[in-house]
Amino acid sequence: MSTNVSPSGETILVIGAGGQLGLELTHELRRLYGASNVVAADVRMPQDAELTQAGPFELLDVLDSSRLTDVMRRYKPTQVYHLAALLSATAEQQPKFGWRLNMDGLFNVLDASVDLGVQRVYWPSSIAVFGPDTPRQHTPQLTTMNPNTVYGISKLAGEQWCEWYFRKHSLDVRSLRYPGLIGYKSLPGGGTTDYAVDIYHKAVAGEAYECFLKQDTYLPMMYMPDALKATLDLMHAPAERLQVHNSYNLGAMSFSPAEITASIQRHYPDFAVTYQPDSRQQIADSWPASIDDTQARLDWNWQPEFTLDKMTDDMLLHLKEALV
Ligand code: AKB
Repeated sequence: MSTNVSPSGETILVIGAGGQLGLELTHELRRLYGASNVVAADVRMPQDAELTQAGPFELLDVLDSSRLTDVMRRYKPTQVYHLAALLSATAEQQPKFGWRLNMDGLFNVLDASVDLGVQRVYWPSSIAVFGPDTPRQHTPQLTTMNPNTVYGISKLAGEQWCEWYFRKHSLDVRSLRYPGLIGYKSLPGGGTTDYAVDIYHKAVAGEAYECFLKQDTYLPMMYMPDALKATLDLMHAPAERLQVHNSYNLGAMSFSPAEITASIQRHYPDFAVTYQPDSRQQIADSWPASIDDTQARLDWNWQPEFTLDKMTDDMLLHLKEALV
């Protein structure tokens, strides 16, 4: 993984460290900055014992602002990664709680970071900020948004607030609009793009897969090593290079359930997939099919590495290894 930073003197707090992205990002940050300098925090005890044993771990509900302040006063982080959120499908089921967690959690982190002099904050946005009125192909950085999911509305509002804190409080907040993230180390929870992780697990288990999206539903996706690289490259980029202060479009690949199935069938010719679209189909239909990330490429040299087949080869290899 390429990253050009001299990490000495940093203390990092990762909120939501037990989640799909948090787990892998925390391990990578600990590798780069030293385990004792990266504090993992999550609302529940993570399954991954290494996360709680290799470095400091705190049980933390980001909605509890006094506990958050207490943890931040104790560790004095120079950087905070705030990843705790309810994803698209779950937030549609629990709209009020989704809004509260996604917005109040962000405010708590931004306010504590201003008060305690944090140097840099990372907060993930999503392709969910776009809606049915957005151009679907090569969706530009700046275009019609109008998201129609609770998650998308909260991410779009959050982006605007991040920019407001940057302008009013000079807080260096950085953000990426992630596509669906795919990795073998942990499972996502409650997203619309989750099928693209579940499908690999079924293939390796020798089972058929029932997909909750239609076979021709194209969505932007990214393999976890690319997502980690993008996140760290953005966080390590010189501030003066960054022109976007709400959130950067970020692309890698775009594929449909039929295409990922064909990619897996190169290894498992008998792998069978049926299609039973549910309420997540409507969410997927409101999102872009592919992303124009020119600004990220210009400002901090973003360049993805993984294509669909390359990702499939790597995912299957690692999932098979985990079985033996
Ligand atoms: C979801 O499906 O909700 C997330 C996302 C695209 O932000 N993976």
